Amino acid sequence: MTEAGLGRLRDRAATSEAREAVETALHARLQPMIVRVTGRAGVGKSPIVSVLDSVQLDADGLDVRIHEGRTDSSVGEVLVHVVAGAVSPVDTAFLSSRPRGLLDGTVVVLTKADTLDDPSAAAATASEQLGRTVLPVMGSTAAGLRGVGRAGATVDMADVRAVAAADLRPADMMTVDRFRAADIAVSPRRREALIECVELRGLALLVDVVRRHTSISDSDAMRVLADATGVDAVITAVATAVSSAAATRDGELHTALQQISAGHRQVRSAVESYLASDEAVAAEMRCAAVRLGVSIETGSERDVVEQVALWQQRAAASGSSDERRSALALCRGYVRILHR
Ligand SMILES: Nc1nc2c(ncn2[C@@H]2O[C@H](COP(=O)(O)OP(=O)(O)OP(=O)(O)O)[C@@H](O)[C@H]2O)c(=O)[nH]1
Ligand SMILES: [Mg+2]
Repeated sequence: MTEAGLGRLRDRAATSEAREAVETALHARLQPMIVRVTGRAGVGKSPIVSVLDSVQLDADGLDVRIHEGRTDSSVGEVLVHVVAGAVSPVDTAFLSSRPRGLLDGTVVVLTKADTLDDPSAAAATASEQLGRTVLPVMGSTAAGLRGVGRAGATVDMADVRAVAAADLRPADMMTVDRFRAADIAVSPRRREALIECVELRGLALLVDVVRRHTSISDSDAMRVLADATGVDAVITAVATAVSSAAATRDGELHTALQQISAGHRQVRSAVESYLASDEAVAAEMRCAAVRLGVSIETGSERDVVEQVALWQQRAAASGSSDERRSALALCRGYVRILHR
């Protein structure tokens, strides 16, 4: 983590004329990372917010906060844009102002997948229309399974098993009204609670799972449904966006520090010793990996040696100075790993 080294730098700059400039640069690096969940009214943002709030997103020690917005502003380091059903011109216009690329800090999800016949096909159509990957997700079901949905509690598996044991006709699970009217020994209130928690489709999936695998545990059955919601891919995509945004902040901090150091002799050695530290070299490496869209290889010593050679070659062969700088940062990072 970067904080120890940054704290030392802050202390050393405290008595210099560069104090304010250093504070400003550090503030930008350390302030909480806001993940904004956007989308039109009623599209289903709230369960997505709850799900993201319930996971620990790693932002290199930064505090990550999930905020719900609408479609008023598309600025921000990490944006999770939510659509449901068809993509609207509002969505297209909103997303057109966001950068595009492998690690562009934008995740697009197609929620309410439980209401669609073929969520993957719908997501593929939306992806085509927006020119971005769109991840299908059963938002409210995923939130319900985690106990952070409208119901405020996770699904009651004893009731699910009672529904599964009942003599239901296939049509009884087709609409909420039919399920309410079905002749089964589960009270209306408990039926409502099940639907409120995982939606009718989620319940139907759970019932199917426990019927087909009679000895499956509650947690395994819930895991099967959780997998079907598609929520893991969304969480992974958001986590990646958050950590690359954190890496981008590191890059900006280092650029700012270099400028401060060029203008203020007094802090030059403090900045230089920070930039030479393991943590700053590692941060530069993460930032370069984000810029080049590659992942950092960790493996045997031989793998690391290979990476050093690879990035040395890439730096030498590179036509642009930005690419060369990133390749050299990766090379330095791998060398540092070897010497640790
Ligand atoms: N079937 C289904 N319904 C959902 C899902 N997510 C949300 N809903 C329903 O859609 C309606 C709107 O959901 P919200 O989550 O409040 O939507 P929102 O985008 O947060 O709305 P605002 O905050 O008012 O802009 C509610 O009736 C939800 O129960 C979902 O994944 N599946
Ligand atoms: Mg909402």
